[in-house]
Amino acid sequence: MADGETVLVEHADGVCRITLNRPDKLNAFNTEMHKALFAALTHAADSEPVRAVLLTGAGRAFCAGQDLGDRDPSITGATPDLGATLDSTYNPLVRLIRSIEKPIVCAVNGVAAGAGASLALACDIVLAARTAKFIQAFSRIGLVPDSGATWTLPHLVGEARAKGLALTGTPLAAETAAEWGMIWGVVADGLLMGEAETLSAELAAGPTVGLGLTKRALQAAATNSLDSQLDLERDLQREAGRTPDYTEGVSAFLGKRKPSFTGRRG
Ligand code: LHQ
Repeated sequence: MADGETVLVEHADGVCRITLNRPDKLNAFNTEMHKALFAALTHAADSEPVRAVLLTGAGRAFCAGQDLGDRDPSITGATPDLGATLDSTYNPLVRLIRSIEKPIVCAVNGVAAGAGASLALACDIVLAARTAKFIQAFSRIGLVPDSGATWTLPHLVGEARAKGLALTGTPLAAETAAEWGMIWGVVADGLLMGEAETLSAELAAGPTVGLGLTKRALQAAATNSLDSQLDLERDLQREAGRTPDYTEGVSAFLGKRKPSFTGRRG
């Protein structure tokens, strides 16, 4: 990795670790960081040896959302089209994260505000440092929660809590976020990266085709009827049942040994 990069990418144990790297701006998004993150995730999606992704932030924050210095209407004097910004950057990013059929772990190492909180919630498993906070900062600057937050929040915590968070902008402590089911877990600050790396490596060594199909099924449940979901499960189970990892999983279970999964489709 070179100095000055807005996103750092490292590979180990089948895990692509992506670190947002603008620590002096609390890893707020500028155009360059958007491009670099999108490219890193696209590479992780397409690369066969990558079987899980770990996303985190450098320094004391996870991500403070949009770099407001880049979007200050009082400087340009022009009426901004923030919808165009969402169309060209944040929305493709969230769609990409949801479409990657590999587990994406997010280690929220510090504050996650605005679109930074939305980014974390778009990931599959969120672990947060005990001192981290989630802030729906949008209402503080006259904006609407974006990057999927108006969808993920009510799905995760229910409408009452989503409205409370979004309308007041009250910071939510990581521990409360976990109690509310908004994230998977909380870890002591100094242990966060170790736990997140272990979890990501375990997932990467798992039956990753099946895990990817599981992600697809669970995401589809938000809009499917039970009937459609049963059909989807049938189709995905058919696909999972044809993978070498299913054969390996069953024979390891029956042979009372640890399975050795490859993540191959056939
Ligand atoms: C920042 C930022 C930041 C620039 C900290 N930008 N510098 C989508 C479409 C298009 C446009 C609009 O937005 C969106 C989606 C969004 O994400 S909207 C929400 C944007 N984010 C925010 O409103 C959060 C702004 N930041 C904060 O409220 C605070 O910084 C938090 C609560 C995150 C952290 O507070 P502190 O721990 O007290 O840190 P700090 O405020 O002192 O920040 C440290 C530095 O980082 C500081 O720079 P400086 O040069 O004074 O050290 C901040 O200016 C800079 N920074 N967030 N978003």
